[in-house]
Amino acid sequence: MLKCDQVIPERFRHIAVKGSEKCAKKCEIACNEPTTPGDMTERGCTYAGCRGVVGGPVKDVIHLTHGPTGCAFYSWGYRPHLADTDFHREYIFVSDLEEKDIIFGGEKKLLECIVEAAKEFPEAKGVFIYNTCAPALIGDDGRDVAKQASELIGKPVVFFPCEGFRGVSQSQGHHVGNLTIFTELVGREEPEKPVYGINLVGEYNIKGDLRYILPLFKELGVEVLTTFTGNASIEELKRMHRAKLNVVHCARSATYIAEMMKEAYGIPYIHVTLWGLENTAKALRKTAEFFSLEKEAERLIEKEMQYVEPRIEPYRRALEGKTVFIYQGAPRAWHWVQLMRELGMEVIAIATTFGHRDDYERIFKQVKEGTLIIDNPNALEIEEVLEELEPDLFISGNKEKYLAYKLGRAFVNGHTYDSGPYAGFRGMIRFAKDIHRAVTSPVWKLVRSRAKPAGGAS
Ligand code: CFM
Repeated sequence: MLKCDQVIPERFRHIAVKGSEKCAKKCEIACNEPTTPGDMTERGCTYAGCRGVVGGPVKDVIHLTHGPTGCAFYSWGYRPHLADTDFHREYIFVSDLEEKDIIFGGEKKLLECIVEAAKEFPEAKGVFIYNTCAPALIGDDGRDVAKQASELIGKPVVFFPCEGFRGVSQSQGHHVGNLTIFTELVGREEPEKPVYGINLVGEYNIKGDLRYILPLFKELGVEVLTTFTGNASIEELKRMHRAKLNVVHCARSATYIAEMMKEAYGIPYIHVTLWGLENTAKALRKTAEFFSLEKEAERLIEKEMQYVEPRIEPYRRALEGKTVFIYQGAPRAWHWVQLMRELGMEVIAIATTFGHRDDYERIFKQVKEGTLIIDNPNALEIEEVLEELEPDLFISGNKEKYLAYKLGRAFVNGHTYDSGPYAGFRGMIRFAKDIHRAVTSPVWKLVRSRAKPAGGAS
């Protein structure tokens, strides 16, 4: 148990060490549970997972938050899910619920907002409404408003029941996002010509990752019909039921829709990792196997490896033997254990904000004995791990960045990337470069010596 948790023993079940008595054969860790009151969790809410993660990247709709301005403000622009237009990230729409609306109801205001926004931005192909806690608590019927609004503006208006309190973390919002898009949009339109390709499911084009992913599938000879939801248009979502295979990248946030499509349309799905050399090669082989394109895949992998490997080698030599603490939302933690080994580094601590059992099973399988595994860590725990285990690199997100800086620990942003894109073979060069730059920077030693001068506080 970490020292900081003595006052909050409930945390014990959420921390494990591989190979310890508690974790001898399988990963015994509590996860996907409500956060203990008083524990300073870093989790997001259901609205965050639906608005920010799954719905938000759709590029040609008005994303309208039904709730107080604050909810909308905190969904604005923090996640670089890029597209070939800026519309979805440039503007922010909110019904701006105020005290009087809480008392008298917010439905009328919501309807007016949708109509006004649609009139102001005629280029938008539809409206996505995200519900928040306040209108859900007073009983606004947003679904009915969406129906009325759709008739008025003549475009799809999709209501997401993603009020923040619904789940224990943002993970529930992913589920709501998947289910809503599946029931309201998928299958509503047919592609112009027959499709012999895939959907990339759970790929959000963070900092332009698709730039390094799409050419790989193109060269392999596999058409990508729809990306769910990075750079996706509403039309593409409607047509995605015609793909032959769903290739799932983020297993946590999007296996739901792959499952629903398997059941409704008989489309099989595979899980892949598109970060790191070995993982990307494996992903291409798995996809190629389905389409009997094995030879093409081998040719492509060989060509890319020849380009990438010598460019990564100098970084690998410099990073050999360094240690890492990975803390990500969930899947990136297990996606990257192997990737770190490719760079000669070993994971000594690993944590997720909202991982489920399957995430922790994957983590447990991959990490070495003695690795510290933490579910839903709070800031004090993170600080203690950084101070006690002294990892050479902390790879985490914006919320932890300044803590790492203050403690003088090398840091790379794994959520929004330092430079990026990081995906695919060629993204790995940038990833390695950013990690190398962070780990070998002399600044951390200086920070550490200033933060802790011999014999007392500074
Ligand atoms: Fe999937 Fe994501 Fe992630 Fe995620 Fe996220 Fe993200 Fe993440 Mo930040 S969809 S679960 S809710 S891979 S925003 S692009 S980096 S926590 S590990």
